[in-house]
Amino acid sequence: MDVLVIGAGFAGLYMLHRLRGLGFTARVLEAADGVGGTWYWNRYPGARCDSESYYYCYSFDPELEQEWRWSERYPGQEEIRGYLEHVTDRYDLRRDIELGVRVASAVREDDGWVVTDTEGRERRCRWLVTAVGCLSAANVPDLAGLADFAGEWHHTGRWPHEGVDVTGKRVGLVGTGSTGIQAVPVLAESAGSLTVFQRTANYSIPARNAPLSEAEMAATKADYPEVRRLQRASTNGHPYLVSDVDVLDLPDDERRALYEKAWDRGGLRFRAAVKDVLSDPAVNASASDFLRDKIRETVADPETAETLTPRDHPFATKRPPIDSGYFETYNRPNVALVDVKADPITSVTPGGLRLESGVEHELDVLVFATGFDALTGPLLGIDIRGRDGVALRDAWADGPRTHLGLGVAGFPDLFTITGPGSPSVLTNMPTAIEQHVDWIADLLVRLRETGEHAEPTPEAEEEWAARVQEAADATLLPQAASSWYLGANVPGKPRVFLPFAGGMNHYRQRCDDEAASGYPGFGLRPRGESARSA
Ligand code: N01
Repeated sequence: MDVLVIGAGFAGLYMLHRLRGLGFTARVLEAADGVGGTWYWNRYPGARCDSESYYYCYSFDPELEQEWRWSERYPGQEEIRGYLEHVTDRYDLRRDIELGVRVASAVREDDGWVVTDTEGRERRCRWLVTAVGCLSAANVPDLAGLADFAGEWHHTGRWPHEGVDVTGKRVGLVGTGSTGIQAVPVLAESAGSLTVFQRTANYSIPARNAPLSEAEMAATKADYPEVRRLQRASTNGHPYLVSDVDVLDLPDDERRALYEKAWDRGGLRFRAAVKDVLSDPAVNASASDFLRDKIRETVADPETAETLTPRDHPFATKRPPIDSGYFETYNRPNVALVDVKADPITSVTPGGLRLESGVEHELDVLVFATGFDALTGPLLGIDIRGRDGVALRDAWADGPRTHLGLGVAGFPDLFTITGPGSPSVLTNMPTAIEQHVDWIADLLVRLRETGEHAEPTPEAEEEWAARVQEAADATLLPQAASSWYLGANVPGKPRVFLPFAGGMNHYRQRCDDEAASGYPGFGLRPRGESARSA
């Protein structure tokens, strides 16, 4: 094989398609029994995308854009999985995808990579591309007694395909990030009781999901060139630009009206209505207060409303969820909220969850909406060994180091789609993925022509790490101490700001410059020559 690609989600599928078109021999190895990546695994109740359907999709083929029909403003998990199945068949990708193959290790040998799966089967390739996703390594809290829980427990990112019948049952859900906030209203409808265990209160904005009419779809399809232009011009890959209105200059009533309008429109676009919301503390405080007011207006019980009100981080410094009736759900008689910051969970008992105070909550079903070991987890889950046998786990012991999130010093001819240090999770993912895949494809064409190796230089990595930190420091993002952007949700994980916060548009330019100037940060050198002698 010229290229092995690990993962068959949005990234792996498009990488395979591009490689095929360029005449490379390539195969995709996928641990799951189906394609879809994140959308294969995350089947929890309420799973739905937070980006709008018309742009949470590929842009590489105008025919695909025109023929696919999205049914709702925000696509549900099953619809996105169906879309990716369609793409797989439409471009005849299936014959080069091996399903049910979990990669255990990838070792640099001679001029290529030896990739070994968990069954011990080896495959060899010249170039290795990881398309393992940013949020695919489930983070299940290490709680004493979990193995002895008498009921059933599930992590949302590993939800059983046959579903979980919670009808009439006592359900406990841990975690109030984007996932928990999507799942709570749906679980509450059929559970006998639902107890939500909240560690950090979260802001959330109504999604305002709705079916898409034929007319809306037709208008979008007619406008796709402009949609794509806007996506490329924006900082986060969404097809809208940030407002140029200084909200603090507005009289109170006009500012309130601006927030109300953005609230009524709903979705992640709320952020774009508030210029400098992520860089100006006063602007952010004003928007955060508006969102706190909304919680008080929605939740009937003042004590529950206060517990649900975020006070320890500015709005959007943690990835903001969007919801369909989340805060309203706490007005149901079968739903209760428990503050586990005030009274932490200490263990799982056979009958439920025990808190530090000694209080025990009796449960039949326990749901962990506790997120992921983000960005580095999926890569470090594979034993990747570069030149001289150096393990990626050791190279990243103090946090990940990459050049542009695309490659790692000491690991020649390895390319990481949406790796740490790239904008990835701060953007609309398909936009970031397509940019990475296209960029990697161009570089591979060059490497095939010249016979060179590509391996980031330590200097380039150092410079990029400084840029990533500087970009984060120019925002309020590092102020959220418990953010998974910083690795704070996983005990023992180094606290390093993981994605590049300097904007997708600027990042794209930086990558284009790197290519146009001959890939100086990738230390291109003739085949067979080691990096140290280069
Ligand atoms: O995970 P999270 P997620 N005891 O890490 C809590 C994307 N996404 O799966 O904040 C008690 O955000 C944790 O508390 P804290 C999106 O990018 C996209 O919800 O660490 N609680 C937090 O409340 C999103 O940001 C979509 O203090 C514990 C929650 O669990 C990312 O995935 C939908 C705990 C985890 O929140 C991750 O979201 C869903 C413990 N031991 C997700 N450990 C769409 O676009 C963790 N928590 C569709």
